[in-house]
Amino acid sequence: MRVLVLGGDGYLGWPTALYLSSHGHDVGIVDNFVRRQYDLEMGVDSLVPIVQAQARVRRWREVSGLTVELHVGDLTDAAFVEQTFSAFEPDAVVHFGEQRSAPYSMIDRQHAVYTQHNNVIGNLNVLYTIADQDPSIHLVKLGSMGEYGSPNIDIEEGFIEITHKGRTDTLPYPKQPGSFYHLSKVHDSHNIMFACKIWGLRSTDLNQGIVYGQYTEETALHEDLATRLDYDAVFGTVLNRFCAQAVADKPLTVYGKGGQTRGMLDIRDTLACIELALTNSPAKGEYRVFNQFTESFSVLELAQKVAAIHGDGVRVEHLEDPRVEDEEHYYGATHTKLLDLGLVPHLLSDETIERLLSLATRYRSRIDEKAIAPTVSWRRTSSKLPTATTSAPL
Ligand code: NAD
Ligand code: USQ
Repeated sequence: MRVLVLGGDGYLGWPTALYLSSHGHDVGIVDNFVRRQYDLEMGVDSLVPIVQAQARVRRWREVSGLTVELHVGDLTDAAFVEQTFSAFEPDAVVHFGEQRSAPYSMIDRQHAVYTQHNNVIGNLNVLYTIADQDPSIHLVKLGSMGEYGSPNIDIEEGFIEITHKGRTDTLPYPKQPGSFYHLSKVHDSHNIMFACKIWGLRSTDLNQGIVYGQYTEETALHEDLATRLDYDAVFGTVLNRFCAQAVADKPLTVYGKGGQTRGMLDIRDTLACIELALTNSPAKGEYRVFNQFTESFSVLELAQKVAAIHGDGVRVEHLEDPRVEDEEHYYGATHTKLLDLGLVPHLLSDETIERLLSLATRYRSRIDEKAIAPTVSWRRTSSKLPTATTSAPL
């Protein structure tokens, strides 16, 4: 298959590109490196050093003998998207190329506008280009479990059958996202569903949970192939952060009560899920949704696991929650479709946490303790957090 990986320089896009390349697909990467620019803007850096995209691609060719094409440009630039698609002629597109941090989207108006513009317009350009050039291209789009929020009933995979006043229909599952970033994913989902309906496109919307880990078979082949790992309060996700905090001898930053429960998955399962979605294509006009996670944990459970495994007197600290979210809630989310296609999950094990802890230990000197405490509040007033002084790359 010819697969174009949008956002192929990112945490998940890069290892996915290598995985698909090593599994016999012809892979192209698209990225404008804006993720590296956010680091400069926020004054933070990946815990694991990463080399430039061109050097990564060269190293992959040396190590594997395989070529990954690099296309540098911005998905919000429609002409660039059209030219890239017509040059590469993909059978499928895996779309990771969005601003993906909830806190970043909540810094201020400018960052909210930037996030929604970048994500929604980029995705619309992709939809139009597919419709105009080749509607048979399968769009595999990364969405988020956070699109659903935390309702007090079970979450289904995209759709729910509802009986109302004696009539029954299957309708999109209600969305209650918790940030302007998560809202951008909801807008994308609606746009994709509509495009499938009116233009006969085929798409898989992967409502992915929080990814942890950094090790994949391909990225481990050479240190120049490593993918990034974020531990800072804006881009770091919860388990990756807790491991870095434990190694830095800092208390683990549980926001509020810590009963926030989320679907999670190992980075290796992201790769496997993408390939399963690609090789089991939807029908023409079909918009399908897979809930892409393997287990769920509360934030407090994750902190307790990391503290128990790391030992050395690591403390769990309950900070006032900088987000507006349910700190205790019911969480029951269905996730059978990828299992039915053959996913064999890497469940969260002590070894996985130990591997993350030893990675953080190896790069301990790169941990900037000032990057750990949360700086972005969801509230417009009465925030005691420092005001952000950065500006989004509009
Ligand atoms: P990332 O920020 O590391 O990677 C995204 C990549 O897209 C970056 O390299 C960035 O430069 C690129 N990009 C962004 N906007 C672009 C544009 N306009 N044009 C071209 N390139 C652009 O993020 P990630 O963690 O790899 O996440 C990838 C996708 O998966 C995102 O859509 C995210 O919402 C989704 N996701 C991630 C997680 C997670 O835990 N990391 C969980 C669920 C869903
Ligand atoms: N949290 C803490 N302490 C921390 C960091 C986070 O308690 O130090 C809590 C947050 O308040 C939240 C939960 O942990 O309740 C998850 O936060 P997170 O930053 O790990 O993840 P989130 O903001 O939800 O976003 C991440 C990715 C995003 C993806 C999403 C999947 O950045 O791209 O869409 O996970 S999901 O959570 O299913 O929406």
